[in-house]
Amino acid sequence: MFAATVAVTSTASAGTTLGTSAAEQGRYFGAAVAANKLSDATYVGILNREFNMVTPENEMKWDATEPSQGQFTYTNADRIVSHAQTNGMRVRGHALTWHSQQPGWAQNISGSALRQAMVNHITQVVTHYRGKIYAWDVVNEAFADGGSGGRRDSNLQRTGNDWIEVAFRTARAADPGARLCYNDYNTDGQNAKSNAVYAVVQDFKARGVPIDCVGFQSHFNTASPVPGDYQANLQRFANLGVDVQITELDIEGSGTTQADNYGRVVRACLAVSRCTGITVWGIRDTDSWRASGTPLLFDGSGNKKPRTPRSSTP
Ligand code: 9MR
Repeated sequence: MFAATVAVTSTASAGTTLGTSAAEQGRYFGAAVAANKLSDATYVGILNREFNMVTPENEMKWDATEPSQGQFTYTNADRIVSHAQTNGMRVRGHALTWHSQQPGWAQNISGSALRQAMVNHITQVVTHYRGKIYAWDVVNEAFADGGSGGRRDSNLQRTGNDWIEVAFRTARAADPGARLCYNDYNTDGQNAKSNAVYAVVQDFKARGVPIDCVGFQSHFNTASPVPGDYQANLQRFANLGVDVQITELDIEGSGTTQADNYGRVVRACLAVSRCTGITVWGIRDTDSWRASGTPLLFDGSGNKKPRTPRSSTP
């Protein structure tokens, strides 16, 4: 579908895979990868053929990397990073801080003990992967849904409103070469939640708090469709001086409707010069966290879904 869209603007040179098509446009096309699927030949065949960026789907989360306080386990995450490096793919690290998928010990502490644990966690993990990560999701999903425009209540938020700033400064110190991103969902269009993220990015840029990119998860279905102002929203963030990335794309549906929606997302990214790439949240429909919604680009057998006919993507 990426190739189909690229063909609209660049008929002669459209690449034949998602990754090569994206690279022709100076961008990447990535997938979320699960370490336990790296022994599935069909899965790995598609991954190696089509993608040039990888996000570990769960393996770099706090519960996976620091199951006991101060004891770090990187086996599964390292397998993904090493697979990526061997096959010429870059890596998006996901996610250093999040209210979800925390180890039990972190859920049971609070205040300065939790703040210290967060700082140590970021320092250790980012240092372990120093030089190997294109971009880190430093903070994931820190804003509340709905119209409040406020922070999400969480144990991390209760350590003090400056926790996001501290997380970014800590990550920068541990790997000055990695791009540091804020990542969230339901921020794909302009709304109270994305306005709140926008205000923080604007504030960070004004005060010199290190932030390089904003990730838009882009989990779409009929209840949460591709917003009409998707491109405009990406552009207003880019105008703040950060890269924008589509980080967890999936679109429930099938057939032409689904293909058209993927095309809309790809065209929105291509239209924003600081939109540096797109990552889909899984490879085959059966690999998805929303498998029943068949939201990905390859069916359960690993076949490419049909691209949008050019006549329907003006
Ligand atoms: O795809 C991930 C799934 O395997 C996990 O069970 C789930 C646990 O919360 O997390 C999923 O990935 C999430 C991502 O880390 C953050 N944004 C929402 C994603 C889908 O839930």
